[in-house]
Amino acid sequence: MTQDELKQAVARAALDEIRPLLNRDTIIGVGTGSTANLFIDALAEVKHDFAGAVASSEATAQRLKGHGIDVFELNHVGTVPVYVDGADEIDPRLAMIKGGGAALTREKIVAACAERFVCIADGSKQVDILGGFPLPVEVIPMARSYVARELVKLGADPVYRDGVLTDNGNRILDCYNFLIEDPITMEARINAIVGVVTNGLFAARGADVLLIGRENGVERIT
Ligand code: ABF
Repeated sequence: MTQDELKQAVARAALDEIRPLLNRDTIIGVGTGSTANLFIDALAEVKHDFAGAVASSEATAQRLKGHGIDVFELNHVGTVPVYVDGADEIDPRLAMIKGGGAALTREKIVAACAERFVCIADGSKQVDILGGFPLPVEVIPMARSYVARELVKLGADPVYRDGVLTDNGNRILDCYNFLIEDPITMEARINAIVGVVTNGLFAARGADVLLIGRENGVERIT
């Protein structure tokens, strides 16, 4: 199976996972990225069975609307029963690195408002220790250099993601050569740097369910 076929398989498995939650009032949280896009396409098949979605990015909102799925503002919704999103890496405790697509802040906000986080990923995303994928950090533009110096003190090699402006008007630093032994502690330490908006560690609030696509099928891990 190709990577795309594995993503397709987990997207369909996610639809089966959330189907029992769907009714006319249900609003679900939807993530960003190529795997989440396939989930959105699958979701379109049942669009008459639920009320709509909260989107974690402008791109996701556009795709949902393109399928005729109503998009709600999070402030008008409160909590959502489930949030479905991909990841760049996920460890055995279901802590993740996210934000390769620069949507980490809105993803983390929607995840915080979700009763359950369902992560969908192909097998290449599973790792023992997070950090092979460069950890994204969203920063207020004027704090970029300061935050980069502070990240060096934590052991990272931050690289400015040139030309990328987030949906929130901020910049991204990607932390290379930064293996993360204790994701919960590191998430908090990076968040404590002045000028950091969000970092891509989803550890304090990791996934509740992982649907991982492999050659022999989709495995469900909790
Ligand atoms: C989002 O999409 C991100 O947080 C992560 O960066 C990315 C995963 O990408 P893909 O599904 O395209 O592999 O969930």
